[in-house]
Amino acid sequence: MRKRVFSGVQPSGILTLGNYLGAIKRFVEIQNEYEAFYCVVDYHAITVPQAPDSLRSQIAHTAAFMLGAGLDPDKMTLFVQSDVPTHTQLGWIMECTATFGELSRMTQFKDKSQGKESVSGGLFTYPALMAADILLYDADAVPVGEDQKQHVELCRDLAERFNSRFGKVLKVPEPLIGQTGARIMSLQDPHRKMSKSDPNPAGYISLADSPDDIVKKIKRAVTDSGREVAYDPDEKPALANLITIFAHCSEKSINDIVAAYDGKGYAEFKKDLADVVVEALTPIRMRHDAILADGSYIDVLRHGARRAHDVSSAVLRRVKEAMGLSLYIDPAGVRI
Ligand code: AQP
Repeated sequence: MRKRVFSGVQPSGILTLGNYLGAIKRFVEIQNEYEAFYCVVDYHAITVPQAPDSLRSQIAHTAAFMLGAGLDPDKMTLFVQSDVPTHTQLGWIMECTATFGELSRMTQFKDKSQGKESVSGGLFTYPALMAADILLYDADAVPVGEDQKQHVELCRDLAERFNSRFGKVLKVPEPLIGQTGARIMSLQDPHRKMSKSDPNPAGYISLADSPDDIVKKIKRAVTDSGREVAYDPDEKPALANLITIFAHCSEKSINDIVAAYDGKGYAEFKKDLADVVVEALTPIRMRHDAILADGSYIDVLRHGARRAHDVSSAVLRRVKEAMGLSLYIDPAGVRI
């Protein structure tokens, strides 16, 4: 039997090159090897305020970009989180399993809440919901960017804690992180990760950006002092990030790229980098446009939600039974 993977993507904006290189490219690569469940996690997106029209459109764009990147509905299951009620049900149970101390240690919460006057309770507890998302599918592994590793580790701790209290009910998953450079950084600040909700669009390349936008953003990307194209993440973090992007988009090694630009300046490197990024993203954008226009993603999401509901309600049933929660109505009985 094939091993199972689960992973989610927040529709909190339009997907970026970071989301693609850190996660979605990998989702596509592994869909043949694993039985894959991929989820547009809209409940995670509302941990920060979202305007209803933007959220609705971002959900559609996220699904269309994931399909446009090469996810195949005949090979994997793609669905939207809020269409499958088991997620919030197990989410609450995981909130009651997690401790305040461990949720307080999540670095993403610290980053996202920093400097904000008011922060939702959901932003604090969302790693517990993420744990539920994963555990509902008995996932063996979770393909994520390096930035999400801490949340997958929390998920493992919660599953182990639950199992030690109630018996071996939950499968403990492993993170599945790509090799080097799975974390893509902002084009304007190499110490912050590239994020789709960055208020400064110059910091990220969106999958919807036109070739012209991409060229402009790469031209404006910050570089470090000096002229030499050298890979040194400590001394030249901005350049190291650009070289990493080049390597992931072109399938060339970092050493080969550095050797190819020996004696050449940043301008030539950036021009070629823009070309490889445009070449990697244009087919995805064009397929996304076609999928959005013909509405084919809607059936994919409906079918995906039914399958996700069937699989996840069996796990929720096991959990409720082990804990002594009510089962007067079977979770699978509520057919969507
Ligand atoms: N910069 C990144 N480099 C590598 N991987 C990344 N991922 C996100 N940013 C980078 C990976 O993309 C997947 C989906 O992420 P998400 O949308 O669920 O949440 P996120 O990590 O919070 O992504 P963003 O773009 O930074 O969203 P906002 O701005 O809303 O917070 C994950 O596997 C993640 O690791």
